[in-house]
Amino acid sequence: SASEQKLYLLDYGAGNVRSLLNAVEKLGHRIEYIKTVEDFAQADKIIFPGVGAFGYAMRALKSSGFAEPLKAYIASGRPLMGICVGMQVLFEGSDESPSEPGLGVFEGRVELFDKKLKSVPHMGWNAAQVVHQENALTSAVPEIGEDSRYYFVHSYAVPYTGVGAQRGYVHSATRYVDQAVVSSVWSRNVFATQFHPEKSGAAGLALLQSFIERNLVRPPSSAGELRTPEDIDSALTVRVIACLDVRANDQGDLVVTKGDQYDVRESADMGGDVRNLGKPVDLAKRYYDEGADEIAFLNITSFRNLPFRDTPMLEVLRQASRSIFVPLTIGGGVRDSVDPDGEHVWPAVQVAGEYFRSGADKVSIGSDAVYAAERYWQRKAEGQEPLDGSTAIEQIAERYGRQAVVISVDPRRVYVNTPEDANDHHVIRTAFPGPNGEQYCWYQCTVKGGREGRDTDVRQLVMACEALGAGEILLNCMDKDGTNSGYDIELISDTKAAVSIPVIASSGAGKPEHFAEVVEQTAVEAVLAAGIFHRREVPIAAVKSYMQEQGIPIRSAED
Ligand code: 1PR
Repeated sequence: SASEQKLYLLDYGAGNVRSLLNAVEKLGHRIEYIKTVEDFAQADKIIFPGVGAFGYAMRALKSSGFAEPLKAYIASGRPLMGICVGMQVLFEGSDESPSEPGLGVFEGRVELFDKKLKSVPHMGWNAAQVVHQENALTSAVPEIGEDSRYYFVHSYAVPYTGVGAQRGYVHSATRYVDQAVVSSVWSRNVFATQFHPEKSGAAGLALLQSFIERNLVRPPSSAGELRTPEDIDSALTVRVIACLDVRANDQGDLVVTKGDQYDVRESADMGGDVRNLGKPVDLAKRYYDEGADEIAFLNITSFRNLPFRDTPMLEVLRQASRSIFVPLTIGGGVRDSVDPDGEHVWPAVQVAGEYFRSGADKVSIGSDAVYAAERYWQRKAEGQEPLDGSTAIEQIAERYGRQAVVISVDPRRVYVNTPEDANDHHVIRTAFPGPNGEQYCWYQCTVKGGREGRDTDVRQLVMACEALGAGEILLNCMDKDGTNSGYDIELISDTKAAVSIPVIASSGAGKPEHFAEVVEQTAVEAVLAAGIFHRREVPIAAVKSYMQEQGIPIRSAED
């Protein structure tokens, strides 16, 4: 039975395996690491997660002497489950690393997504449609549900052609805008998914559970019609993200707080302490259970008097990732840091690495991104190469993938009477005139949590950060923050037009209509809110069902 079997994890040292370990533990099972070639002989089942580049994975497998034993294990007929790059390396090769052949278990190559009609990576929740008609009718095992949505984050994929050889191994396919790709393979003892089951909520946990507890060996049936690529429908959903601003209150306890235009303190007659809306891990768990598609923690006070290793946010992530199986983002203080002893230096890429090892999937960078953007335009103006690998954005994107780097923007409106008064900044004509009737405004970037304005506008920031390798923009707005008056649609649509990476709308949501409105008017990939969830004014499920009624594709909360 599942309890006697020896379940192993094949980790080649680049993956964020903590979330997979947490998922297996949540399911009540134990899993060992493959450490030596002999362990392959002991293993009854192996899970093989892959993160990062195809070439890195193949080289790591070979340098650890695991490539041949893995192929022998597969040939022995014992069950293997591959995840993401762990599925891709089973193919013949990948555009990502042309000189590095794959294991060649399946025919076909991994290709870069075409970027003409869509942003890359494919990042978010999408359907996986079982391609064998007869499997779609029976209770297809492994249970990939028609209504379920799974979390994808990848720039390369195996095209789904729906013919010939694919009949013997393709299990499900997924459409990302104009391309249908293989989302899972299942052939005899090998089951592998392009998406991340350990980050796909209850639906993903169910797949892991059926691999661990059932015998998923698929009979080599090649019968039944295959769905054509045209039959594969696009189902990428708009992500609804809950954001938790976290800081220490005056007693030193870590609390979830919420600013009103970035001011997080209660009024003087209420004691003037930091607003306390709950405990970070408890609140995050509640939002996961309520159907949040992602959780973002923003650490709004960097703990200067602590060595980085003792930063409370690391422990928050370790605890949260034990019971939350959707992507986690951590922001605040992601920059080159020095411990209080003045000796121990933490380069930003190491700060990020600690957060990833503690369970984060993405880091968000605020102030440091503004400085990086200013340096970018400065070097361009001087005719120097602006991409010299010296910024945190470049280094984290290089090592962990651009999907792991979010830029958090803290802009505020600066009203001007005429565009000329904005000294060359990007100006918009606003429908909401300023206090003295000004018809124009530009959006000024700030650093240090809104406390310092910079001579940089939002477009300069986001275009530089995209060029530096950022994967996503978290677009806050100081004027709207905490007002419940709705998102700053003008800011968001103007910014969306300047980049081709996903944008998250943030700041000001006060009712379900606000979420639908910003998606309809700006085509953002995700919507984020904080206060209305913390103050229990509107549950996440109510936001999702309203958006669904408006025809916006949403991952259903019960998934
Ligand atoms: O500069 O890299 O150390 O990052 C600091 C991070 O902390 C940034 O992401 C910055 O936005 C955030 N931050 C700093 N100070 C504050 C503050 O409030 N005093 N939070 C702060 C800003 C933005 C979102 C908020 C949305 C939605 N808050 O966290 O949740 O605006 O709010 P709403 O739905 O309640 O309207 P670094």
